[in-house]
Amino acid sequence: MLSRIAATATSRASAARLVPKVRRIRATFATTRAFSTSGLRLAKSDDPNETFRFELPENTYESVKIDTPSHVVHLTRKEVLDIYESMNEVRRLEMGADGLYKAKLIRGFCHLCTGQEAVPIGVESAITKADAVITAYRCHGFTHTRGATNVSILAELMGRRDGISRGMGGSMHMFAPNFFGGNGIVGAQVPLGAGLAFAQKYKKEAAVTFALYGDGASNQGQVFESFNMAKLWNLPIIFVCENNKYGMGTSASRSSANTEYFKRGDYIPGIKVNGMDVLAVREASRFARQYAIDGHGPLLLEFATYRYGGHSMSDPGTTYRTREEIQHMRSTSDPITGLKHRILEQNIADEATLKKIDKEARARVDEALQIAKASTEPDTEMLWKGIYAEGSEPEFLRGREPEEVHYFKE
Ligand SMILES: Cc1ncc(C[n+]2csc(CCOP(=O)(O)OP(=O)(O)O)c2C)c(N)n1
Ligand SMILES: [Mg+2]
Repeated sequence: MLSRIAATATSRASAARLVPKVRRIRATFATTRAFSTSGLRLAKSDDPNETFRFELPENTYESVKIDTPSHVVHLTRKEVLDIYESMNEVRRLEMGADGLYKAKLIRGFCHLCTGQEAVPIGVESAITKADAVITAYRCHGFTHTRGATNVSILAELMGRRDGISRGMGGSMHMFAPNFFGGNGIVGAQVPLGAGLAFAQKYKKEAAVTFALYGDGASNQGQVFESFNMAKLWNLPIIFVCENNKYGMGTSASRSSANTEYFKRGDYIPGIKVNGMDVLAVREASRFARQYAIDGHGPLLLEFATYRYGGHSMSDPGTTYRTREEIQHMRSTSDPITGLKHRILEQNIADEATLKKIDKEARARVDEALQIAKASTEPDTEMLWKGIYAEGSEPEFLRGREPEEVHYFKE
């Protein structure tokens, strides 16, 4: 009974997601999707609103100048399964991107977040769509959680017109409502995040900004300048150091004199969180958001996480760390397996249901791959668009070569 109702509800939900979004280039918002389609997955006897209590291990957090978030988390069945579904979908999405790159359909940069799924999904589950998020180039997961369709992400990676940036941004330059990228310049997103938080405060919005940066960006001057201004002006910003232990091929201990990133805000309180545990990421993000909303100013979160692949697709990722280390992290700390154990332990869903969720996520991504591949490249004319606001263009723009000149008005 349960599985029959589940199958009908989810196949309807996935069918809705799979409708080809072959819209004209101008229809940017056709690239974003509706949220949480899986609410009908369960039969009445498996009430989606039934609440479960999760206890997080003692060593989940470490903090400085502030108490730790709660070690007890309450979530409904629907919330837990939505989180499980999202993590599986993002992993499948990245596996799809991996395949496209190997098939030479993605050229240039491609940074996957495989292994780090608990960060985008945990943060997203704790914030609202009015809150802002900005991150670096490892951004496919956040682009998905902020509402972009799989087609728009995969098409963007291949430089196709149905991409979220109309095929002109690629892996590092993806945006969605209240998602400000996708930034290729290491660390540059941190002051931009402070600017977003300044705007939120100035406009008296009940919203906060999550600005994420890596361990490799953490020693930059602009990061500390942003800390200073955010504290000085009491901005509603959460600085998030996504510490995956490496910046390209350099381990954190070789680049940072102090690898306790959560302590490096000085006058800004900090919390280190097990970033491989999606429930911990969620609870810490919820706590941090409330702290900023309550007017206490900035907070620093460090999510201790791990990327399974290399820095980018062109890095095998095994010259500066051992295969054993990667295998150990996969087998002991995987965020999806960790949540799966919790779900089974509390009988929130059975093994077959979880398998089905993953299978359907895979089917959605496979379908999206076909649609994205069928999308064409943008017209070369598009290269001149989106540079100036309509009506404010200069007479002409120079291209790559002297004879390549674009006149805005014929
Ligand atoms: C200003 C600047 N310097 C150098 C680079 C080259 N670069 C790209 S990624 C990277 C390492 C960043 O590592 P981290 O911040 O830890 O992020 P992760 O890749 O681990 O997610 C570097 C040095 C760059 N893109 N921008
Ligand atoms: Mg790093």
